[in-house]
Amino acid sequence: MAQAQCCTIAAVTLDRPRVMGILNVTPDSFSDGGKFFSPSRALDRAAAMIGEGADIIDIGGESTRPGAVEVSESEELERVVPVIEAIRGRFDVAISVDTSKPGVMRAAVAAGANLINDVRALRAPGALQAAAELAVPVCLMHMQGEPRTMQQQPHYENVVAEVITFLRERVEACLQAGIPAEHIVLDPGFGFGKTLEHNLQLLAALDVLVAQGFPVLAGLSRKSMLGALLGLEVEQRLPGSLALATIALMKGARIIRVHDVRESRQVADICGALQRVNT
Ligand code: 8Y7
Repeated sequence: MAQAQCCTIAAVTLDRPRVMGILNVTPDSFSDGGKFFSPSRALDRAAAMIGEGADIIDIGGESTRPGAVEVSESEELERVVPVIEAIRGRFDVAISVDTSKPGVMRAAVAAGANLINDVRALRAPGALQAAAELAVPVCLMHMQGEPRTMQQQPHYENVVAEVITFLRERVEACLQAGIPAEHIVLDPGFGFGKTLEHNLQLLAALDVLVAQGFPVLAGLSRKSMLGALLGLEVEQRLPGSLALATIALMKGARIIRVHDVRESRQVADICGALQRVNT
């Protein structure tokens, strides 16, 4: 696969590690308990994350945690659009919309979103075409199965090879649909239809994904692999999350998707400084 141009998301260049702060606007988000559901509270949370050094704010109105049920398009639109408008009205931070629905992609970009973060990698009907028309960067994530059932029995012969093959196929589909290579970001989808062993294998081989030539995003923050590894509840997973983020960045990831922006910013800046002396 050809080396892609370095992607930029609004004014955010991916020449150094970037921090994507998670803003869930769902009533059931597992690690913030839906605390940020009202647009004004969501705006406060976004402002806090920007103050802590977030480069990108990722806004999601569909819970994709294991076991979550699907939400309707109108519900998702009601959740995310007012929040994107409010943030865009106040800040010039890059905004990412976490959605798989073409209608939500269109409304979100019209409201000011700069990146489509799709855990289904644009597989929903009409999603490829919507993303191509909107002409914003897209993050293609690997997931085995669907959120409701994906953790029941994840199975792979070779998780690293299968994730890379899937992402390469989605890259091809994007290119065919007219999405330029420099608009593509790849993500192995930690925790999405994966056991602890699968997640560890993907993290250990993250450099192989990076070598495909596209910027890589890693979402490891507070995930259940830390619960499985360390036996810790969600509130106790910050040190482990920072360790996983450090490993991902040292293996070449460009964006870390996190709940704890202040602490993750330090990790990103340290890894960025080290990369500068190495190159
Ligand atoms: C990821 C994600 C979630 C991830 C990307 C959680 C929406 C579950 N995880 N998007 N979304 N990558 N690109 O624990 O790993 O935050 S939701």
